[in-house]
Amino acid sequence: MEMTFRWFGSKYDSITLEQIRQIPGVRGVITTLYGSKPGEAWAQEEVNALKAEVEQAGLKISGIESVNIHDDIKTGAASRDKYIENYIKTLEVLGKAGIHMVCYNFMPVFDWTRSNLAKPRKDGSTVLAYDQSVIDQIDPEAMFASLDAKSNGFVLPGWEPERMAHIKELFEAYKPVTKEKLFDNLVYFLKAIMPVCDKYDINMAIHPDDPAWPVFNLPRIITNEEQIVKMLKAVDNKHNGLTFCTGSLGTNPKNDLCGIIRAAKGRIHFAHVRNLYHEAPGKFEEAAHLSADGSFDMYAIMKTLHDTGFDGIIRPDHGRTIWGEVSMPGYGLYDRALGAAYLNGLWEAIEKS
Ligand SMILES: [Mn+2]
Repeated sequence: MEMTFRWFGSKYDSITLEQIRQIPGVRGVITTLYGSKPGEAWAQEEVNALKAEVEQAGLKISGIESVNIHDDIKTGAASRDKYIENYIKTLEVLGKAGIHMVCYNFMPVFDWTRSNLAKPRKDGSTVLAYDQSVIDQIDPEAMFASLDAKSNGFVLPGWEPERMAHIKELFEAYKPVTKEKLFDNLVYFLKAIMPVCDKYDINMAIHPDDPAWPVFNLPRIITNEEQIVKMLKAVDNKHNGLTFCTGSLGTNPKNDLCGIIRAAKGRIHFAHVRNLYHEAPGKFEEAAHLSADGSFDMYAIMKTLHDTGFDGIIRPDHGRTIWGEVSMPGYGLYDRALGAAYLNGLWEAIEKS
């Protein structure tokens, strides 16, 4: 298991590589060319420069989160082959830079969705939270405006203003896309990129949908064990794998997180391990990583990863906002560093017992 920390790049993140270097047990960062737009081919020089910057700080790039997928690939538009071609070029560039893990998602229009970016908790911290009854009252355009206004001035991952400016057109484009078509379009994409993944040994790790059900009537396909197994089997290549994200799959209490780990054994290339607190169906908030603070048994999750032979990349996920920190919501230094230390502690105890 390789403990890592997500970092958005020196232009976009409130956290420095020097700070990350001081978190015990963290030697790798998960990063991206944050300014790039979905559909663009990444330039070798830019990736090499990012790599050099990370390595100068005594760290390494453990993987990319994310190389985003152009909406035309997801909708299956005529122009998708052009964008897949660019995606393949980007993977080639990453492979040549010695980067072997790429996280991505296949969610229509919106990446993750929350109804509140700063919900106060009893301990005085604030967290990201979701309430389906609130989401049901919001029209999708207002959704972006309300999230953007509370982002502390940071661009939120997956909510790039350039894309959100075309939100009406995006919803139109997805109108004929059923759950089945979206799945077929994912398989088409995966089959096209497997040869370059084989050539450079790049593990693709699809991120589950967050939350794990359709939002705003848009289809969602990576939501539970059945769908994940279907996706892994549809393109049965080791390089077609999963980002096992407890915070996304766990939004639905019916998902058996340890069961999903066992079902995806050998194909989990990346793990996002954190805790949620479930208040009621469709209503949850993020919690500290500690089991006692939320609804998940974090020991059981780490133990199942360990016992199924997981040897991939792991990172703490969204943290609470604590100790007066101002950062991108969910991506402060303090609570995620506590999360990394806790996960490392669980892992050491599991290994030694
Ligand atoms: Mn995640």
